[in-house]
Amino acid sequence: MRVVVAGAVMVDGRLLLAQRDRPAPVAGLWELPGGKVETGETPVQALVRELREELGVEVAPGAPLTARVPLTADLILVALRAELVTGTPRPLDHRALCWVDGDDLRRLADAGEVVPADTAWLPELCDLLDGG
Ligand code: 9L3
Ligand code: MG
Repeated sequence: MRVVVAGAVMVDGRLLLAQRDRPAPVAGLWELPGGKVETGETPVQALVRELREELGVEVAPGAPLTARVPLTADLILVALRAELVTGTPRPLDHRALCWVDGDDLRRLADAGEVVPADTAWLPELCDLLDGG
């Protein structure tokens, strides 16, 4: 079983979303940035590497989100909260970045603009953004 790890970066009550550039079925949709855990890496190490590669920032991973999402028979998607330590996120591997509050996130999801797998985290992300 391989793991994909994504990061929930929140600053001042807003969550960072990244707009995928590929593959075609999800290009243009918004996700929590991240990627596959490589052999010999922990999910925490992988998230630090992925957000460095994708956003040009250093993060400190924290608590996991509750939902774990099966992507395929041998791939599972998890998310960790991540504190921004240094740098300003830039879309080095995505089309664009945006910062959303709970209402923005619900609107994007209702419009079908969130990567389907990531919608599993909507309830807990909206709780956190709404002040939970
Ligand atoms: N994926 C889904 N939601 C996410 C992330 C970071 C990744 N928030 C899926 C898309 C790909 C796989 O996981 O099928 C690997 O991700 P990437 O390396 O293409 O970012
Ligand atoms: Mg990625």
